[in-house]
Amino acid sequence: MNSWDELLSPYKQAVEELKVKLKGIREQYQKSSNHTPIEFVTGRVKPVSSILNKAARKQISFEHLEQEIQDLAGVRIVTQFVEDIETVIELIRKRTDFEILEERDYILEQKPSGYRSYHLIIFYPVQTIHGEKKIQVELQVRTLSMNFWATIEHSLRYKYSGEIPEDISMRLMRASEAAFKLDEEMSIIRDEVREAQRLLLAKHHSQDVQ
Ligand code: 0O2
Ligand code: 0O2
Repeated sequence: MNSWDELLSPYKQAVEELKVKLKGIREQYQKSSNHTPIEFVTGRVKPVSSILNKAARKQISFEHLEQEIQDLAGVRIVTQFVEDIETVIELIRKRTDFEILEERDYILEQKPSGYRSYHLIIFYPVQTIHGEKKIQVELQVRTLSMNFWATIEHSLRYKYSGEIPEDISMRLMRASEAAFKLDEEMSIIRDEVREAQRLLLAKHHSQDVQ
């Protein structure tokens, strides 16, 4: 095993464990036939090339990597609706198997790029052959629409080596607004469908009583 494999091994384990745990939550909701706040979960350990890029960009030495790069392990939780994000955050806050170090709300305050997502940095204990090791993991919580935007913007950024031309940036910003409006519209549609169902049920109920 080389030193990168050794360094990243607990991060890999944390990502796998958290994916199982979060998918477990989704399954519990599905079994109880309630709307699940989690649509899907993905995770990754940061590739070594990205770690080196970030370390160079932020002037971080090898000894400080684990402390300074908080997303060596990253887990993404994608929801259908904006309201589901709050439910997921509450579920995360109630857990006792890790502690939350930091929360960053890029939904209330989007990044200059237009990026929207809710980030939590957690301190997660991994059991290793040398004992327990607590590591930082970045949890990103976002809607399908925010994920759609971020995924495409990320790949464009990669194509332009991080230097997106001004006019493209502006259009991406507008696309981000459109993605947010789509989220709002979907929530309104859901509320209206729920209200219609409630009225229909109430009507059936009053007919049964008569
Ligand atoms: P299901 O039941 O299909 O949701 P893994 O270790 O294979 O479980 P991994 O390695 O993280 O998970 O795989 P990946 O490719 O990153 O994707 C994780 C899960 O997210 C997969 O489901 C994908 O189907 C799902 N996924 C990715 N993108 C989308 C998307 O845009 N919409 C939806 N609905 N799902 C998506 P699973 O875990 O195999 O299970
Ligand atoms: P990856 O693995 O390529 O996604 P910073 O130095 O500001 O970039 P910082 O301070 O470590 O990053 O944390 P931040 O900004 O809270 O979160 C970093 C991660 O959030 C990024 O990881 C992205 O996954 C996501 N992110 C942040 N801003 C944007 C954005 O403008 N567009 C997109 N698509 N994603 C964003 P990395 O390091 O880029 O790695």
